[in-house]
Amino acid sequence: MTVQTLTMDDIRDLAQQLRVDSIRCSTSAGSGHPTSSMSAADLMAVLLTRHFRYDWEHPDDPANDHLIFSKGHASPLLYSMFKAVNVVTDDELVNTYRRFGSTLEGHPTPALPWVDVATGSLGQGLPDGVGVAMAGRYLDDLPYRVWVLCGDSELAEGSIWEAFDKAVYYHLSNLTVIVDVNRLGQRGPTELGWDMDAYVRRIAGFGCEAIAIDGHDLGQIDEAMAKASAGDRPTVILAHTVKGRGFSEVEDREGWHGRPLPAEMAERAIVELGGERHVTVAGTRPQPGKPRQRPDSEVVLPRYEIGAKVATRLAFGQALAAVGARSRVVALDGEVGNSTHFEEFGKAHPERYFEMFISEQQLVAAAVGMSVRGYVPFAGTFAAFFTRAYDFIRMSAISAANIRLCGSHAGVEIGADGPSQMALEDLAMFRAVYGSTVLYPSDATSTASLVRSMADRDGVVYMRTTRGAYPVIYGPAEEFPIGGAKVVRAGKGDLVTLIGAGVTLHNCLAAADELAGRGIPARVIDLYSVRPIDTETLLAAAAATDDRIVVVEDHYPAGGLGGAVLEAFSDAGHPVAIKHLAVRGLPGSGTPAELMKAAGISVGDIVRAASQATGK
Ligand SMILES: Cc1ncc(C[n+]2csc(CCOP(=O)(O)OP(=O)(O)O)c2C)c(N)n1
Repeated sequence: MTVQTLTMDDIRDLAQQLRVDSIRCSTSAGSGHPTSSMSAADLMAVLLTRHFRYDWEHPDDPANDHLIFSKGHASPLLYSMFKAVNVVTDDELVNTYRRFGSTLEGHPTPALPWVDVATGSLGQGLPDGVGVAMAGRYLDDLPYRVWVLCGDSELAEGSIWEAFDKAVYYHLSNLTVIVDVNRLGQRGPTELGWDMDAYVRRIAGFGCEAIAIDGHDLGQIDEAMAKASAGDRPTVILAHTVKGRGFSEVEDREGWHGRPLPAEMAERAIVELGGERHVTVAGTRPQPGKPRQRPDSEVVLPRYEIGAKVATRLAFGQALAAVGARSRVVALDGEVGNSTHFEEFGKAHPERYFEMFISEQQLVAAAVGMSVRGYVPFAGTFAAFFTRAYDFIRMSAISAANIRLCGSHAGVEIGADGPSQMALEDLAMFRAVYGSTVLYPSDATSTASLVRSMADRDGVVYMRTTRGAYPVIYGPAEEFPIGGAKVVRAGKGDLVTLIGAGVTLHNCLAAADELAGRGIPARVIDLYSVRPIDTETLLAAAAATDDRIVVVEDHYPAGGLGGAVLEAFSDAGHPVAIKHLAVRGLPGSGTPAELMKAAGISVGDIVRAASQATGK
């Protein structure tokens, strides 16, 4: 049956169906979160039938609203909604939920066309939704709404408050957050329980419209959602609910989080809920609309004179501004745009430049949200501070988001600011992300070229830039394919290979000069593409220099350039024992030269290691 004109009784019936189906699929799977689904069923039934504007046949319609389950563990409820709008069959729901190979995974991912972002790591769906809402308001210029369902225990995540804050700063009246205040988290009661006044005070304090309602009163839900749609601020509907609502044996009981009902209990629950139903609803279509189109112009990259001293962070900013000629490129700054040089983009394209202030989780999440809408986001902060958003970066890979991140101030090279500002783990962190690309250019020309390539690269794409200014090595015609490496110096009689990237490439070049003077010719490789890595060039160098290889990096030893090189050799079936110069102690303050010397990655250290390797 397709119900077109729905009464409140019809909607109540639908809510019961969502509960029953949440129980059926999780009991059948033997795992899942039925009680977390049941508390929010009335909220979602009203949303689906009366407020959510979506063309279920055309999930790519840019005019569609967006629904994000920030409490992704309530996937039984979400998938039961998909059954109710007839895009998932009852058989799929009940017999494939959480099974191997099914797109109805334990927590939602964009393997399903109606899901924008992967959730399940709490505190991420809302920040992602802020990004989508920013895209709607500032880029697409479309009136779609973003609806986000959060759990109350989830509100303990700091990232949720970063999201409320930025939602208000960016006047996201197109964002509605629905908080399922069911008093319980995973192991027991939440911090605030059902203290609705405390929630209202806190959220209103951030500047959102906070509306407390009975989350099982369909009329109150309907009214609050209508008010949210008409409001001029982000709205947070605080819905007082009961976990497990509808089945008296589990309602408001501890110990039922994340537990499917055993089969005989499920039977009793389904009877209490009025039995199985197979109602389908049409929902509301969006008003037709097209995103705002901006003209593209030709990208003209900056050119640099060989030998001129230019910091790669500056070249990054200048190149990003140039790549901004493509109108879908957007940039987001973590309040360090003058250091990372993201502000170069801001000056050239202020309408596509977003200041996210010092909220690195929201910085990355906003990029993910903009990627949902097909934009080409670049987000930047000091490389060290991306560690703070690592879970967001990890999840963005599961979301199949296309985001470009640039981290400046890599390694001990930054000097006097000391270790709190030094990225010494970032290469390891980004290399470990599923499907990532990791770039680490050494000069301005290669940086500019790679920034252009980043815009066309899918997945999580990371560039590491250096604080200090070093000589330009390459002419403007040189090409830097991702996955390549440059043999910067090579000769027939090379005895040893020196591999560096960023500042250490310059140290390797200086060391090669010194070694040449000592009769030790050295091959030098610029490993600007750390992942994917140019195994062929590495193997050729190993063959030419009899497996004598020195890898030098301004990074801790684990997971950086050395790790990448060793893995490449090992994967190629040619394991090699490298000399690995990396930062092994805890650095302090000093000049870059002092700190590189102390870390054992200076020119002298490379000369010594190469001499030892060659026995000369
Ligand atoms: C970042 C993160 N930490 C911990 C968890 C484990 N976890 C899953 S659900 C949950 C409780 C969530 O409670 P609430 O947000 O109130 O949702 P409810 O199920 O009660 O509706 C926890 C701690 C997680 N998924 N993500």
